[in-house]
Amino acid sequence: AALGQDALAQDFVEFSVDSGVLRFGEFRTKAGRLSPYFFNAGLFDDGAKLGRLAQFYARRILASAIEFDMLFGPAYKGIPLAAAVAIELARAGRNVPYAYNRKEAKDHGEGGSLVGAPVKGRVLIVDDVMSAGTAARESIALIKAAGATPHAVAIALDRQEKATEDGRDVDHSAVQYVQQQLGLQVCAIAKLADLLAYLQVQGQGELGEHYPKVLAYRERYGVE
Ligand code: OMP
Repeated sequence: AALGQDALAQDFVEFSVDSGVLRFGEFRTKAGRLSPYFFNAGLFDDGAKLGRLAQFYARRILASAIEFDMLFGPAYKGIPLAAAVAIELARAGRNVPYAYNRKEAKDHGEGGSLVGAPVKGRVLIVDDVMSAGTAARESIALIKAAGATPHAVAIALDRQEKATEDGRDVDHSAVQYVQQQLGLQVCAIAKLADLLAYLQVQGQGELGEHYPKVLAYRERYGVE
């Protein structure tokens, strides 16, 4: 890792690129932006990759000052994530309950249906990527409806880009909104800034050529 860089984040970016999870090209995001990179956590698709991913989450969570009583994995992608992270935390000596939701039940009325441990206390939501924050808001509502406290969110990648409200870009990112307006703590294994640092040190290599494109994307949609 380059000097001054977060080593865990740099290792994680490298692992994501090597796994084909982090790709470069032209991608349309959920918010309709044309992005020069895309992070598809669904491609951590074998036991070794999922286990390693969970280790990154567990290290980041334990190194943060975040306090929590249980994990919650929002359907669908959050379900294997929360399960794998729960295993990894237990291995590290921190055994906590975990739960997740069924998506289907949500159409039929309030609350949705929760599976796993009773949802109570301070809940740490485990999710993949936060862009506009839509998914986070849904989880927060579910946890509140269960009578528990949405306390924190752990994600793999913080894209650090402007959230949208009613189709318009706003000045803050979804992560900033969740932290400042909703009062939850957020920890991310890596951020856009880490990805840029990673690409920058690749120099003239195949990966390095994506650096100016990702930089231009940040100029246009990034925060801070
Ligand atoms: P929000 O729910 O709006 O925060 O967007 C998060 C979702 O965006 C993820 O759950 C994915 O469906 C999608 N996404 C990625 O998975 N990776 C990316 O790099 C970018 C996006 C995205 O569409 O913004």
